[in-house]
Amino acid sequence: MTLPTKAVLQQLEQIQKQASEELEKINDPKELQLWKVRYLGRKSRLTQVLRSLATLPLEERRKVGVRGNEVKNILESSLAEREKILEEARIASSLKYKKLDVTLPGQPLSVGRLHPITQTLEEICDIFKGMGFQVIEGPDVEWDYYNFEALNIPQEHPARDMFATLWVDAEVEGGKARLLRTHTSPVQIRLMEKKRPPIRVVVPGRCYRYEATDATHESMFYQVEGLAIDKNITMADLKGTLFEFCRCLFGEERKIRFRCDYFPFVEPGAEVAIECLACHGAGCRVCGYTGWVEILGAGMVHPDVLRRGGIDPKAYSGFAFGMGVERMPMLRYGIDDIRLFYGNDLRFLKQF
Ligand code: 2U9
Repeated sequence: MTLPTKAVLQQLEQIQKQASEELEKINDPKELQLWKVRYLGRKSRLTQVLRSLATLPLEERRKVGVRGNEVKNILESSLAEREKILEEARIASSLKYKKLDVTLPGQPLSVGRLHPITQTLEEICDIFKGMGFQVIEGPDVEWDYYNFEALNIPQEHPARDMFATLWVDAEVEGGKARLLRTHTSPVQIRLMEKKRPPIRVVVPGRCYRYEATDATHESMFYQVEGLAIDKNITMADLKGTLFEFCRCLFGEERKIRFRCDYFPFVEPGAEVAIECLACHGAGCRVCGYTGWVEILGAGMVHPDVLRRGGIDPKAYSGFAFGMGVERMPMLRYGIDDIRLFYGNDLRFLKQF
């Protein structure tokens, strides 16, 4: 072995020893990085030795090459080991400061809930289901015929003023214009066309009116309407059904008032009011100082409406009713602005 080769091998031994000793003492990842540059980097002594192999005779080149690569492998695996030790130490010390208490309660999960109007719709429908009614639904966009004409409200009838309408089509003759339904009644007309009595249905759904919004009006709101048609249905059935409904929703003790009213699609028509929930009948701002709040309209289905639905008014009679849904939670919980339901403010919605 020539002298220079011996010297190079000695140099490799020295590099390995020195690098290993230094590595043992390193406890900081930045220092570790510097060590890597120093002993394994492009300008390190080891890299220079390996590059200079070409100048040695073949036999010696092999010896130095084998040893040089051995040293390189040893340094690389020592580095990986040291990196692992430092990482484990880092995790251990972070746990030491943030001691993990496995007995602590977990982060609360925020659970979704049904919208207060959906809850009210379900509650109202459940009460009627308990009395043998079926729940049905229909389209929001309707023909003039189903929304008005079939319900005794022909064009130019003054009752159309009661239903400020959002039209989909510009004026079209003969009940052919489309509109956003102003009540859910068209669904019952469609049902009468298809199904023979006995009929007992409730119809929940969105309705639309062309109105300026304020604390008690929205251009979109929900209604639940009902219809019962059979042989010998009387006003007593209507009154009994609606009184039972009011007792279920507002309590057994709540006083209920039943008075005459007018709607083109029923004859006779009636209006149901309950004793004011805010003042218990004494009179306050909520009830306009009358002690009563109106919650329902109703009546016996007009014979012309039955006939248009394909049902013989001589053989059958029926009652119908309708209510605005938002009004129910407003009265119950003392909510004074209908717009709160559709403002999507979670501070409001989370209360229900
Ligand atoms: C058919 C026949 C009759 C449904 C009825 C009312 C009375 C009524 C209003 C209450 C408050 C609507 O939301 S509101 O403005 N409704 O007073 N609705 S009788 O009568 C019908 C429906 C369908 C075939």
